[in-house]
Amino acid sequence: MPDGVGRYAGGRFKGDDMSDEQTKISRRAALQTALALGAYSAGGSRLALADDARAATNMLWYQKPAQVWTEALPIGNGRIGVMIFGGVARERLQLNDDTLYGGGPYDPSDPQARAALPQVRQLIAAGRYKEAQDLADGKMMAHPLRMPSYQTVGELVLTMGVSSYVSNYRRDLDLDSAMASVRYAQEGVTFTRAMFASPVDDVIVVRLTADHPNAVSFQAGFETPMPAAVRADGGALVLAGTNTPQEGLPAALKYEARVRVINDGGDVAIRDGEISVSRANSVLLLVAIATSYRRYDDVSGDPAAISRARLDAAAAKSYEALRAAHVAEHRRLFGRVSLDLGTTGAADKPTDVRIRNSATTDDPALAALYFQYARYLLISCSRPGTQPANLQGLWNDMPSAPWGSKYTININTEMNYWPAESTNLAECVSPLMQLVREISVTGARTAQVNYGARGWVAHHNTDIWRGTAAIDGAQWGLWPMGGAWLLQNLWDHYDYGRDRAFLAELYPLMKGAATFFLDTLVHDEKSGGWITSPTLSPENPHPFGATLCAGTAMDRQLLRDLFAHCIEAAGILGGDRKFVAACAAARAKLPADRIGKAGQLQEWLEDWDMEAPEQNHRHVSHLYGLYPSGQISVRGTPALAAAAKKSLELRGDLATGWAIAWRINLWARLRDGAHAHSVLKLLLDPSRTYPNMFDAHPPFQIDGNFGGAAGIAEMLLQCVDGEVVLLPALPPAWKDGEVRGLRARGGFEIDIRWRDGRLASAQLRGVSGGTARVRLGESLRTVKIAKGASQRLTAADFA
Ligand code: FUC
Repeated sequence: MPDGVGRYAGGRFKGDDMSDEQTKISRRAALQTALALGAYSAGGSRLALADDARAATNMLWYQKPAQVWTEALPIGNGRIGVMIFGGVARERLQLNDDTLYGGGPYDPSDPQARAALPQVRQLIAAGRYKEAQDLADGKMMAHPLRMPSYQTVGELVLTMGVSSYVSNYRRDLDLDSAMASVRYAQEGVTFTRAMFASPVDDVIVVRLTADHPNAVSFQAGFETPMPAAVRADGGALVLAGTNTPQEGLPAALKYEARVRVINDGGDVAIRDGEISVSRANSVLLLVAIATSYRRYDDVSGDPAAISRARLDAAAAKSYEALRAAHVAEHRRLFGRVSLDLGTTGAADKPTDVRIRNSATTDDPALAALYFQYARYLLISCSRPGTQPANLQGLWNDMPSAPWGSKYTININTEMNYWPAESTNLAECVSPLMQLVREISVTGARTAQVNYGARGWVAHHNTDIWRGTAAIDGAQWGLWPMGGAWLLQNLWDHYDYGRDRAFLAELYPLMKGAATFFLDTLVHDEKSGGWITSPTLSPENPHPFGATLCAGTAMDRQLLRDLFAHCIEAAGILGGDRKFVAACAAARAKLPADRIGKAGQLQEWLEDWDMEAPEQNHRHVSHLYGLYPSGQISVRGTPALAAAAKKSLELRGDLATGWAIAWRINLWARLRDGAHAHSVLKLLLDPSRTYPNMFDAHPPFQIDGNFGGAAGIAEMLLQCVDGEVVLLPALPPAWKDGEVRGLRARGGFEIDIRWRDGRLASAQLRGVSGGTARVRLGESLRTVKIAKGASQRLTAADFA
């Protein structure tokens, strides 16, 4: 095998596991590809050494095309996305638009719910939980009972039609430039494909080149499981269709995917629903996608006009200009943080091999890659003006996806945004803020109609139509805390950035949510406190044949935060004394966290934990207080922290993707780096990480990727008890390393370097300026940093 890399014929590959020499050759080939494609030098200048190192670190790469979707590589501009298979004879580019969901606008609320509410509460107070749940199932649920699914657009398929031997095959995804490439040699010609989804020009760009003239020939066509047809429109090929009816909701959306070919040399013709390119020197494909979705209650957009305008605008620019704008905008966000956890020989292998070996090899750079991949994914699926990251981010190849690939807000959507603030991607939270603005409107109707309450409420799911009533069944859905939890993410957005204007926008949303609870909390005879009812502890059945009950630990913790944040915000913004007093009174009436007979933190108001039927349940809702909230901490509340630890031990480490990711963060908050690291190893194991590094919650759920990255950040830096804690849970496995650009609450950016498991130096920058209480181990320093200034600390400063 002359070039020693992947060799391929008729769909079969040889040379899967490479020798070290082969690996070097493959890396060199990749660098040549990158240079040829201009991936690393926006201005076309030569590659700098630092770029070389960065490119090698932040790279996913493979020696054969993807056979299945979880091997394909994702690109996205926040709004539209592609899964790239990298096939030689047949390239599949699976397309998504983040607004293409089934059904159409609907109102899920039902006055029957309000009528049944007193009786459901009475049954719960009487301990007749199953009867309460059955009654709620019949009377208190949304219409329709389930939410429609996120849907695929279809695929753009390129057929090359050459089946001879392939050598030197490589496909990769460069996280640093957000460009994917495919490169291979066939019959003496080296072919390259470069692909990106531009957030600047809102198009997908695919460039096909060869190192011989007139060598690029292929057919491009669309395939889709959706109701759609292909037609030619001027110089473009168009896939025009609709979404599908779902859950009894008629199909309300139109969509279009439109591709145009710009060729250098050769011929291009459109016939029989395909674009045929023959003997070109190189080809640029531009793809625009749009739907008629404008807002949750407005589907009057014109996808044909939108996609046509986008293609016209992009086609007026050169490939170099499109690429340079794309790379610069991506790097503006991605380049803020670097992470080096050390590198071993394991890092020289292709990404799928590294994942396969992860349980048995020392590959700290794989954890760093996982961390940066999550940052890449968040930038690629959640940008200002787009929809928030859903259960699969932006990427889904089905008309009916697992759990609808929508927004599950009893953990999953919140987890998607856990790394946003700490890993310096605050802008990516903007779509979540927009979603909360919208569900505060739809949720006000649910509050009014279903509960007779003021304010707004959301339950355990929402969707593109901003449904807020309880769905699926009372056992999962009748949990009125989804909005309150999302607001905790948004409070963090304020707390990290300290932008008063943002707080002024957030405040009415928090006030609306708090008002709902002021109206609906009920008196608990036993404790004399105020509690939620009906509710549940996400999705964990208690010992009495149901989940439905009252006053769960997580609800009390969420409300403690919500009321506290309302009070703090009102203090900063001024005014609202009556409301503040009401929040303070309600907060004081919330029953405190309780420690149960096994020494555990009680998940429920009563000490039911040890009798609950699912002892190893994936959700650890009552540990919200430990993470992401900081109500429970090892220094601030040691007894509760010890109880939380007991609960975590009882639950066990083994769970599916996102649940593992939560446990990493929790162990980090318990300051146990070794344990956090062992759980991270479970996440990186092939049973939870697919070859394309997507998190397996079989099939795929992106929350584990994001929660895992948040956990890695949490091992290196924490903001709890009003302190910035350096290296709080550094595992022995990461002896030497460096992280740059993490953010801390209060408006700071921090670089940390460590050697031999000890702090070498920390550099704090005051983004908004202020005083930071910085902790290393038992020692605390107070540092005043002016806006724009920085301060360097070493271990000696903490002696
Ligand atoms: C919650 C979890 C499930 C899954 C779903 C999307 O219901 O309990 O595991 O992640 O969301």
